[in-house]
Amino acid sequence: MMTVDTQRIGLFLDNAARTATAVPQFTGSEAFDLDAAYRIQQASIAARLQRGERIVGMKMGFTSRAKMVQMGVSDMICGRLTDAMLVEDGGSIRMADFVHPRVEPEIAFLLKRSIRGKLTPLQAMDAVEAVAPALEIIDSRYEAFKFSLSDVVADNSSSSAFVVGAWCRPDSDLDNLGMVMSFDGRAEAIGSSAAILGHPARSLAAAARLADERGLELEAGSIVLAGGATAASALRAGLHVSLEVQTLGFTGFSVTE
Ligand code: OOG
Ligand code: MG
Repeated sequence: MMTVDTQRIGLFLDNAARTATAVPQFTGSEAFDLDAAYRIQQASIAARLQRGERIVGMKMGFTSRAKMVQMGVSDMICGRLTDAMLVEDGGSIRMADFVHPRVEPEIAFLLKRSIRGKLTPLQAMDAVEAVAPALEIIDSRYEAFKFSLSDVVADNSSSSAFVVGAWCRPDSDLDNLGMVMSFDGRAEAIGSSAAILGHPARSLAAAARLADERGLELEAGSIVLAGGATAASALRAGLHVSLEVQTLGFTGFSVTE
């Protein structure tokens, strides 16, 4: 039986996130399995809650081929979102608060009731109050953004910040919407909502299943990020990032030093 000090590693990774310090991956005798990784994630979240942060939702990871290929992994994962990670639409982030942040275009769901367990995408959509364009700022705490699946899960799936645009009706068609993420007005990544598991509602259903498997709550009022539709792009000071999702609208933010 593998014994992993999930509490110690959770606090270690929380500290790396809080101080924007890169740490080595866990390799060899330090490595742990996926179950331990989710327990470590939980320990790091507990530290955030202790500091007064509040859970506001969940993010799904590796729900598109582009993301899996970029990071060299092939399983869906989840992470927790807190109020401290939420950046105002049109607001700004500071490079100094991150190790090596990247941004990716996403779709956000707002739940009007809790979801959990095995649901069809349609059943999951029935619990949705609103949908919106979203940008996720991910920041691996691991050196060179290199990690195993267990490493990244323990690091709260690289969650660090996110921006959500104006909420749209829940019956908005999400089938095959063009998504253009721009840096200073120039297209940086172009994709489609269909890149997210064929339809973002599938990611929401997967979130309900993962939450159930990992003993997490997806309450009414929660935000769920469906996962990057394209590979993520590195951020730098001075950039203005915007996302247009066809028919849903825009969101954006600026990056300062
Ligand atoms: C892990 C987070 C993945 C997504 O949308 O696929 C993710 C990472 O790429 O560092 O947020
Ligand atoms: Mg993401």
